Amino acid sequence: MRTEVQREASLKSRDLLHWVSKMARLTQPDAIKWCDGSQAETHWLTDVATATGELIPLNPDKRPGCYLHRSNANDVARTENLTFVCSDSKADAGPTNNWMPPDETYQKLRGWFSGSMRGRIMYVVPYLLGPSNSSFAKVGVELTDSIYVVLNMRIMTRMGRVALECLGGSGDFNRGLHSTLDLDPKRRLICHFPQDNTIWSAGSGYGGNALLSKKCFALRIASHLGRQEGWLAEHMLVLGVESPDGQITYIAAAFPSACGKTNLAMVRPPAALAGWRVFTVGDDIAWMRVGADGRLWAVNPEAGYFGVAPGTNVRSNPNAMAMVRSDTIFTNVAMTADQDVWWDGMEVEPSKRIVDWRGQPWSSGSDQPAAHPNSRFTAPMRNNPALSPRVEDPQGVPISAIVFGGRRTTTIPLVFEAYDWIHGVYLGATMGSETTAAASGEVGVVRRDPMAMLPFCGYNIGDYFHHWLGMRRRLKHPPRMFMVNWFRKARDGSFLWPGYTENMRVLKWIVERVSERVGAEETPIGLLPNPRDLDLTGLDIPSQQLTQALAIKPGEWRAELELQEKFFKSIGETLPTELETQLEAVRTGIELDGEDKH
Ligand code: SAT
Ligand code: MN
Repeated sequence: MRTEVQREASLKSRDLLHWVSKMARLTQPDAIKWCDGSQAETHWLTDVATATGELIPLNPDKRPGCYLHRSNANDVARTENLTFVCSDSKADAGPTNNWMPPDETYQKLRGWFSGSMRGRIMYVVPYLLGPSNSSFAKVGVELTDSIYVVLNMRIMTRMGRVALECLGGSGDFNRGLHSTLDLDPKRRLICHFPQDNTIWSAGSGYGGNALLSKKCFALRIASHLGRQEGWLAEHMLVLGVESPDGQITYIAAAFPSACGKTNLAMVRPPAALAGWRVFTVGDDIAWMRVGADGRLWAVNPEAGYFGVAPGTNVRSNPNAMAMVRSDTIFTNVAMTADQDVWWDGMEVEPSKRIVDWRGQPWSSGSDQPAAHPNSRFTAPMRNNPALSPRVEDPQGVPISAIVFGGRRTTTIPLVFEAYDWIHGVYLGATMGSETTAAASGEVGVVRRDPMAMLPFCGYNIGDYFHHWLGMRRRLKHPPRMFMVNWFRKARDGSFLWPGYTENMRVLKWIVERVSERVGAEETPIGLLPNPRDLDLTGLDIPSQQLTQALAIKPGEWRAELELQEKFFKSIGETLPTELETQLEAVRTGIELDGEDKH
C-alpha cells in the first residue's frame, strides 16, 4: 500500500522508512498502512473496526460518532508488574522500576514479535506530542496491529501528516512497536529502552499499555529526555483559573491515576463563586520548561482525554458529560437497549434492558458493577466546553502553582502550602495514595507514589528528585507548591470534604495565596489556610467538619513519617540529603507541637 503520505515520508525521513521496513520484516504483516490522520481514513478505519466487531456503533441520534469497545476481560488496566525500563544498567532504572537488560529483552521480544502480524495489517501511526511549531513538540511513530489503538491515537494525539511534516528529514522520533499478539497475559510485556528512544509493547490492547504516546512516551521516555535536556515531563493536569477581575492563574497538579485529574481539570465552579471560571489545558500529562523569563511554562502534549467513566455525571463533571456526547470511544462501559452508554454513578436510571461491559445481561440488583471500574472514554479535547484558548500556544502557559495530591483516608489535610521549593519537592516526593482500579492489583492500599510518578518515572527515582531540586537554580520565579487531599474521611467513613465542583474553593485559596491576597498559618507540616480564608459561600458544611478536614493529628503524622522514612531508605544512596533534612524538620516540629491542636 503505497500512499501519498508514504511517498512524502520516503522523501524526507529515510530513518523512518528504514525502521518501518525493518519492523515489517520482523512482524511480517500482510499489508502496511501509513496513517495520514484524515477524516476519510477515520471513516475507513471505523468501518473496518465495526465490521470485525472491535467497535460497536452507538445510537447516532444520542451519541453521534460514538463507539463502544469491549476489551478482553484479562486486559482492562495497566499491568505495572509487566512494565520494564530496560536502561543500560539496573541502577539507571532505580529501585522503583522493573528492569531487564536491554539486549536480552530485545532478543526475547524479537521472538514474540517474529511473524506476529501475519494475517494482520501493520498501521504506521506518526504522531506529534505538544502543539505544532513548539519547541516542546516531539514526534513519535507507533507501529501497531490494533485498529482500536489507531482510532484512540487519532483522538489522543495530533496524528498523521502534521507529525511527518514536523519530523521532516530527521531521524529523531520515538520508535514504538506494538502487537496485541494473542492477548495471553503470559506473553505480555511493556518495555522501554530510553537509550534508544524506543518502546516495545506486546500482548495487551489496553490504554496505557498500548497507546504508546501516553504513559510510555509522554512520561517514561520523556522524563528521561527531560532529565537530559533540562525540563520536566509530569503526570499532571494543567488548568487556568480566571478570577472575577479577569486574571488567569495557571496551576499544574499531580494526582495518581483515577483520583479525579480529569474532573478537576474540567471543573465548573459552583454558582456561589460568581465570576470564577476554569479552563482546561490538559488532564493527565504536562511537559514543563523554564522560559527566558525564568518562569516555568507548560504544555499538554496530548490532544484528547482518556478519562474514567464510572462516577462521571452531570453533577460531578458536567463538562465531561457534554464532551462525550459525540466523537467518543467508550471502553468497557455498559450499553442500554437503545445503544446508549451507561455506567455506575452516572445518576440516570438505567433502562430496563442493559448489558454489562462484558456484553452480558445486567440488572440494577446485581452485585457486580455494570461498567468495569476502570472503564474509560476517549474524547477529543476540542469537545471540552472548558477548553483553554491557550491549548495550542507553542509557548505553553506560565505555571504559578504546583499541586500534589493523593487519595488518603487519614492524615493529610484538605490543603496546605510548602514553605519553599525544596519543601515542595519533599511534599511531592513523599506523596502517598491508596491504589485504584487503573492498575491491576489490590485496590485501596496506601503506597508511596512520588509526584504521582511511581509507575511512570523512566529512570532512577533518586535522580529524579535531584532533577526536581536542580530545576530551582534555573527558575527565577518558581511556582508555589501545595498539597491537597479531597479524600479524607470521618470516623463513620463519610468524606469530610464534598469534593468535585467544591474543590474550586481550594483552587481559589491557592490563587489567592499566589497573588498574596490571604495569609496562612505556619505549622510543622506547612502553611495551612485560616478557615475564614476558605470561601464557603453557599456551601453547607459544619465548621467542626472543616476543622477535621484541616486537622494535623500528631499520632497519624508519626505513623506517616515512619512510612516516608521507610520509602526514603528503599531508595538508597541516590536519595538527596535535602529530602531527609526536610523529613527530620517535620518530625521535630510535630514532636514540639505536642498533641492534637485542631
Ligand atoms: O491507561 S492509562 O495508563 O493511560 C490511564 C491511567 O492509568 O492513568
Ligand atoms: Mn494518568
